[in-house]
Amino acid sequence: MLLISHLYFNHYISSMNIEQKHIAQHNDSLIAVHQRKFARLKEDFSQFELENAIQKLIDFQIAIPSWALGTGGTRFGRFAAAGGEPRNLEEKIADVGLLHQLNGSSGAISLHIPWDIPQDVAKIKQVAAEFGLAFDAVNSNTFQDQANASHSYKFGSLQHVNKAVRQQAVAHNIEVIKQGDALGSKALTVWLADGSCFPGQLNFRKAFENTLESLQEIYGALPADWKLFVEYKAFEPNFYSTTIGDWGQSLLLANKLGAQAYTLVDLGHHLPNANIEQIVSLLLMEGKLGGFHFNDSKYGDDDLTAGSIKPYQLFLIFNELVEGMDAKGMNHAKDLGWMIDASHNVKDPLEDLLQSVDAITLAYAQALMVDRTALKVAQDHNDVVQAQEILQQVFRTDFRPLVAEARLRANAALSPLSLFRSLAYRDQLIAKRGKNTTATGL
Ligand code: LRH
Ligand code: MN
Repeated sequence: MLLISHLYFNHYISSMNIEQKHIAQHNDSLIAVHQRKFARLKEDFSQFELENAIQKLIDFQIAIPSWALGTGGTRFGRFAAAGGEPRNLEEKIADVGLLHQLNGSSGAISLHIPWDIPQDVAKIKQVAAEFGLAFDAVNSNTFQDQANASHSYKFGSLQHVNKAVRQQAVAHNIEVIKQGDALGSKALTVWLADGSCFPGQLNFRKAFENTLESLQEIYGALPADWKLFVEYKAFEPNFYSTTIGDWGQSLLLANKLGAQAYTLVDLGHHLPNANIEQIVSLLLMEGKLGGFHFNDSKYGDDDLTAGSIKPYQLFLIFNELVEGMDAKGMNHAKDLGWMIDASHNVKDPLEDLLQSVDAITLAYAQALMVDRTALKVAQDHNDVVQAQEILQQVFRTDFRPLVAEARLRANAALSPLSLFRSLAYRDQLIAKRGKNTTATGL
């Protein structure tokens, strides 16, 4: 087994990670079972409904974070790397290219600066193009001090009481816009660790005003066709207040900044039991929802695999997304930023990302299959039981064959994770890159 995969791994470390014939062989071995399962859906749903959903699933692309292609850690440490982790940006792009070949839904990479500064922009653009990848939002970083920095962000960055520190952070964000623009990215994500750890430490109003003033300078440097995503977070690394701590504070900033500013929803950035689907519905209503960082969590910002802890919540979020985007006539694939933000402490990073993309596309498929006419009738008649039945009927229906059919038509694998494993891909990466290579990132 190892010998065969080793031979053809080395053979294809060119622009395509996997030769299409190997995906075809994989699909041939699974096609009969797939068609039987897909046929079952045809019994309950019209051709139009299924075809409409399949086309939307094919167009739906999720950006993979460049900082989540290696083994993650916590303040208690980071265990041994998965092995064969990408050693540079080219290899990170190749790994995202592999995910995209396997599932057809990972057609973009989101870079974090300075963790992933493109040394040779032309080369990086060429490698990404070879793998059919776009550059999604670029992320700035004013939550860590850089070795050669004049000022520390210990007490914040854009909020800082010292103008020189704020200016350093503004300059970094403007530099990140330039780097993203050179790559063809169209959005900047700003997440600030800024806040306080103890009562009395911070003047909340001044911190917010400083942050707004700093963001206005960054906003002023945006190319006309760019978006600014303001990512909020309830706590960590500050544990008393966070200056952009919830959707209300982020929306306040986005409204004060202007039409190119939006709110970014990271699923792990809410206080326990927050109703994220309601937040999504209202941000869409305001035309101020910019995009997502998908992951899952049980307690805090756990950055776990999307759909691994609260799959029903993920479905309910997509249910509001489909309803709200259709109400606004938005293009599902293009009008919002679909991105993952996760950290892999115990799983193989690529397997974890395959599972996340699978869970996200399944939640989207389920939301596309909700009978919206019947739901509206139930809501208009306060038929609470029927409304729940309509949603749970869909959630309890196995739409995995629908997502698999979309992958099949996109020339991807019917079962991406099992193909990744049957190729012994991690072993091949270790053979190629070494056992102890560690990727930059979280
Ligand atoms: C903060 C965050 C943010 C990124 C970082 C890697 O918790 O979600 O989006 O900059 O993770
Ligand atoms: Mn995030």
